[in-house]
Amino acid sequence: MTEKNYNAKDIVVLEGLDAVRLRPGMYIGTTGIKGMHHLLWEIVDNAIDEISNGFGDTIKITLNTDGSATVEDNGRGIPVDNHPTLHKSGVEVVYTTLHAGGKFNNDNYKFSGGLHGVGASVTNALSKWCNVTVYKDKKEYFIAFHSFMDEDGKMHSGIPVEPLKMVGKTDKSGTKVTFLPDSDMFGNLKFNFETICNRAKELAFLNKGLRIELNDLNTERQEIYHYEGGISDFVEYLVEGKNKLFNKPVYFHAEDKNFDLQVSFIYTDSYTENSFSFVNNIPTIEGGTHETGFKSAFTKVMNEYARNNNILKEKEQNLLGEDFREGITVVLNVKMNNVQFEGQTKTKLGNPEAKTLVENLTIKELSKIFQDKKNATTAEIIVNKAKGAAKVREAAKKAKELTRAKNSAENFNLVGKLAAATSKNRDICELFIVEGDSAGGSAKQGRDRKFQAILPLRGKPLNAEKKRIDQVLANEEIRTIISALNTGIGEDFDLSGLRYNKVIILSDADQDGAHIRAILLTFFFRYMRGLINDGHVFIGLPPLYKVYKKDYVEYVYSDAELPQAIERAGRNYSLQRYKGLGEMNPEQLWETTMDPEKRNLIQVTIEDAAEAEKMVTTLMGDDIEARKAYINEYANFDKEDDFLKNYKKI
Ligand code: 28F
Repeated sequence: MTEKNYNAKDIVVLEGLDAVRLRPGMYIGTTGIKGMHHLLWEIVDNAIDEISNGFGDTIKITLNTDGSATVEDNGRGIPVDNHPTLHKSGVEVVYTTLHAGGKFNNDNYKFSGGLHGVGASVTNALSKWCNVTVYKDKKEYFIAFHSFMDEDGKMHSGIPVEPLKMVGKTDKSGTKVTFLPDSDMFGNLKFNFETICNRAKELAFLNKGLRIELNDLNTERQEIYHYEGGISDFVEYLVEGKNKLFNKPVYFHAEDKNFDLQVSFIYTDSYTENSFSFVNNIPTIEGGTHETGFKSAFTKVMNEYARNNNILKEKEQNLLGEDFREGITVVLNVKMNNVQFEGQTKTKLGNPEAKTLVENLTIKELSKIFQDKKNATTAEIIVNKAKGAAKVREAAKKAKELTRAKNSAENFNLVGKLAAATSKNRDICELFIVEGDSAGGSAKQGRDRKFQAILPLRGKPLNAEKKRIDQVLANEEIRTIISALNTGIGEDFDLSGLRYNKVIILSDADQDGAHIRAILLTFFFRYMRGLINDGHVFIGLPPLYKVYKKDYVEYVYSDAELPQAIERAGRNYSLQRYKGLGEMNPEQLWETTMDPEKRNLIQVTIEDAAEAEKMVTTLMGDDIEARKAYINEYANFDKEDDFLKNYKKI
């Protein structure tokens, strides 16, 4: 890394701070907990930028008892010299000017992260106060900012209390920032230590050698993340508890001008593909050009290997990309400039040059790896796994063709089971997937048929985690769901065909119901992930009890709420416990679980795809010991609560 001397004049000034409080959504997405955490990540991003450019190695994050958070790094310290035209210190410019930072001026940092790239000034603007200490050239500097309302009721955000001043001597070097999110913006929200740990762990995996120390002074909890193996350690973490097909992940690192690529992958005996890609430390959940480039290169190199080593005979056809990706767990880590994000959730990389670069670099590096005789066994394991996948694919295709004629009759059957909605407007239509025929019957009678469709499920749909795609497709319950939703699955998934805005899983509040729900969620997660990503999947919560008396009725949805409900009902109350949805008559089911005005729904979201992936594997996989350990870790939760805990409640 060549050191380039920074001057305060290098900061490009674009616009003032005022806009942030008026339209917080434009800068941090929401003023909910996610937006509040965003304030923290803006600061952490700056620290990571400094460290990944070669200065310093440690970030400390502390949640303080007054609700503020502190972030400290041991880099060079933000510049303290005065900006030539703005006549204030570099620190003040960074913290009071929107878009200040290297992101619009690529001379200082090779790459720069940042979710929205708006910088620390947004954190300052949305904080009650923000204190910055810089340790640099043996001196300690300090500046405080605050937000307040003047006598005329006008807001002033992120105003320096006084200019940056030297406050003492030090041997340290780096930057320390403490800020208190303004309760006028965020209400009484508190930082969530677990959420912060999850993202910090991901950042530590993605930035080899980076050390992140987290402390929660409210609970005395501490976590330290530091991975010398970087994304290879990430891959090992992701396949924990699965059966690996070879011992160490394959890893390579390649660079081009202003482009940096790291890839690590391993295979397990599972039948699914697990790809995780990142651009400038941001998860690209919807994939994009970098993933496309990698997949194409991977297929090419492996087919070539199979040919050259006579594992694929002359008369045999090339294997497909999907064959090679069966059972793979891969992490793709790209650093580049001028990223363009696209897609439904702006998590898809759009830059066309990323495809070519990743493709060329991967072909070069992977060929090198597999030309090395040391890696011959690994290559053979991969090719043989792919051959197995291809065989099944061919067999499934034949089976499909054979049953095609039969299918039209079967489709007729499906229509019989599905009670459709009369409206064809997908924006208002809802599909209830209901456990059991008797509950299904009540739901059909109780629903508002204008916009609510009912699909009763008989028996348990099969566990998608343990089956190959052809078996999943052969399952009648699953086929019913696929044809009702009309989106296709897997590679063919297309949201535009979707017939329902909400897909609501309605199962009993017992272990069996929890299992059915877990199976359905696993299926959606594996084969229709876009449905979850786009916010269409919900879990309906039926009541557990009815507390009633003459003309008083109250439905209770959790054990914890029962005592208060009984108190509200007063003496001589009656109590009914619902063992299953089937015990409710149509009116009750409508009133408690289906009426949009009164029902409780949980929206299923994937906040963290890697964690969700691990959870699904553990809960649905073969490793009974791992499952027990996972459940025991949350000793106060039964399996059902444990599962729900990982999803965001709305
Ligand atoms: C706790 C949060 O914000 N750390 C930071 C630096 C170091 C420099 C810098 C930051 C360069 C291009 C603006 C120092 N010396 N931690 C942090 N450490 N910013 S933020 O420069 C300012 C940016 O535009 C730095 C020489 N060059 C850069």
